[in-house]
Amino acid sequence: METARAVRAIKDLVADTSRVLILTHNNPDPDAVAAAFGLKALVEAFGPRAVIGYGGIIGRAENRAMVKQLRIQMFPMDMVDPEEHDVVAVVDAQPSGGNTPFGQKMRTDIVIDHHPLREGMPDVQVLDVREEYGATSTIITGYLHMASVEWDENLATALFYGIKSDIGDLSRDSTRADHLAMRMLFPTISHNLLTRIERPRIPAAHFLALRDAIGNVQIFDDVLVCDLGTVDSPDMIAEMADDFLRLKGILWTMCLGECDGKLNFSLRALLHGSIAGPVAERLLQGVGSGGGHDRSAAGTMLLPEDEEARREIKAQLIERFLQALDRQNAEGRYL
Ligand SMILES: [Mn+2]
Repeated sequence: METARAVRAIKDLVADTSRVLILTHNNPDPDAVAAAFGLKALVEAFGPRAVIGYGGIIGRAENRAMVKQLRIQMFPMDMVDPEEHDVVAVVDAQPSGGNTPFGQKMRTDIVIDHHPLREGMPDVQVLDVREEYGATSTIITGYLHMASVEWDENLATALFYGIKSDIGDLSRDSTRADHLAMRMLFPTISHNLLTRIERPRIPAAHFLALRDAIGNVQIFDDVLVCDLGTVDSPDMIAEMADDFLRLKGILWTMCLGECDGKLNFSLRALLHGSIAGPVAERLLQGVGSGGGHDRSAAGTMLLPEDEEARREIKAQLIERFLQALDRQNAEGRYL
């Protein structure tokens, strides 16, 4: 959907309502948080009050710093009742993606996203999915600009960081639209706040987890795999997948971990035009949900209670991952 039309459709939809709920994908990343924060500003400029809800947790130290430093109010899903809201929006995700709090069990009115369009998209009033964009925050920045809604320092910094982190060199491709949005936001951002978000203080648990992870790293040619065992937060898995991709000679990383009875994994690829998203989707076809972009993807599935069965599932997943990359014959070695 084109920006002017989307803004008009959102305005028509919310102008005579009083409460709008904005949801992100579970365990929201900076782009999801910023997109929700920006859409809230847009919606509130049209009249109603907007509330941001999220499933899972705000896990990474950077993400927690972002929410705190920029004073972004977000509520865990058990504190939010969709029934009490007139309009429900989903940003940086799709209701049929299997990674939003209520999925398709809930009526959705607005979907704004930059992930590949999923099958089974329900009928929504406003559907703006721009696969080619580096960030959902870019789309939202365009809306705010179009509607002449001014951004303050906190909102500008949030959107700027949302875009920057999604198009960062460990993530995915960017377009001119992303660069243009960042240039528009740049004069208003706070560099001091941005630094506090990007280099947050880190708890000792992170370094302890890193120490344990290093011992479990296995390298197959240019592919690094690391089973982190049980982790406190699924975001730890993404962080390690990012970190290990910096290792010389490595083109792909896969980090896995167990959390709350689920197996989560993150894939990262160094080169443009890789196929991380499709690989993640294929690995979990029929047993869980996976997907993402060309250089960054993730997946999650339920695990059985039985320890032996869990080990077997993880071993199979790693084997199939190596097969997908044609590295199944590579000799594994430790770091
Ligand atoms: Mn995103």
